[in-house]
Amino acid sequence: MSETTLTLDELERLVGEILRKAGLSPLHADALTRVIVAGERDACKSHGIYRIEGCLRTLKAGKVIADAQPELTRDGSAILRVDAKGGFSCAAFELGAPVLAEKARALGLAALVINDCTHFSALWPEIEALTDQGLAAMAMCPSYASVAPAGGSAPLLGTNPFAFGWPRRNADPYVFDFATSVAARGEIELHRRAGTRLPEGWAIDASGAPTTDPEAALAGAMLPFGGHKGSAISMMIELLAGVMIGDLTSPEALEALGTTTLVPAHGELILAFDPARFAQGRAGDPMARAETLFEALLGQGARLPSQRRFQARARARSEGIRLSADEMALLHRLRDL
Ligand code: NDP
Ligand code: PYC
Repeated sequence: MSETTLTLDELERLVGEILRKAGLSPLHADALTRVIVAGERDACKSHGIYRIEGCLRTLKAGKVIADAQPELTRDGSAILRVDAKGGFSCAAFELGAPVLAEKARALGLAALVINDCTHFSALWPEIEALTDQGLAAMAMCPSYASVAPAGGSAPLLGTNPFAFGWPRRNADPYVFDFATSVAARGEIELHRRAGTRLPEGWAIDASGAPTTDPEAALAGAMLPFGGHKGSAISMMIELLAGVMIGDLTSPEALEALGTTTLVPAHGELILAFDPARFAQGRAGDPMARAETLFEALLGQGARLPSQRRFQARARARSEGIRLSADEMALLHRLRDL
């Protein structure tokens, strides 16, 4: 099937046009465009242009506020809060991130709480915004109930992404970012569209039996990664980024939305750390010590997480982004709605 190659600027213009025509304010259209194009650029298909339709459906259903003005509040503590006011999370993060970085440098650590946001994006763009400032960072959020806990048989947890980043002086940062389900829900949806079976161990059907059928998986439940270990980490995310920040847990988010066909609203927690402030000169330079670990890992033939992404990014910058005929048709259809 024929492919089209777009430059990053061309894709950005097209995605921006679609989002603005759909009614998003420039603040949100621009912030969403940045993360969606970054997803395509870094070959993260489950959070690239494929997400646009879901965002537009959510907008049309009146479940996200197209021109919400996120509001930042500080109470003098290490905890900053952005109320997204029912808008998408991306602009709320962009408002809070510089203040979070400043606070983490001043205090050694700081937290950014985002409340009342609609959340569809990958977390690594947020992590990289902080590693670019020389900070280590973690981000996490619930989703909506679609994952059965280990030992359970029905959706309770979200796909609850968890991401971590460590800054490096002369190299791309160390960043991992994954769903705490075996795979992101977007991956199941991509299998459904492609008509391909799921790998074993990803999901159970509505009766609780293992399935490799994407339709049955979407009607049933996904499984946590790593059995009881992933299940416990996912529950931690419900507690820290749902209960603790005074926002919705995944079952509550599903109940509020009433469907898994739209993008869920809940909160997000982002933590930033200044490694030098923690180390206080003990045992040497933390940046140099981290490099020793990375070299040892690479020396065994293993790869760093995000290495594939950074390679895809370099390729996209020099060669552009290749989109299939179906993907181009989708973009044109959404633009001409
Ligand atoms: P993947 O399993 O594709 O990747 C997880 C991480 O592991 C990546 O950082 C990846 O780096 C790294 N990795 C993969 N293979 C290796 C390897 N062999 N050696 C070392 N590292 C490796 O991610 P998921 O499918 O679980 O999640 C995809 C995205 O979905 C995430 O960005 C997440 O934030 C997002 N998501 C968002 C949700 C939301 O509610 N907003 C919900 C759930 C997921 P690399 O990319 O370089 O391969
Ligand atoms: O891929 O699981 C997922 C997901 C849910 C919400 C946003 N992404």
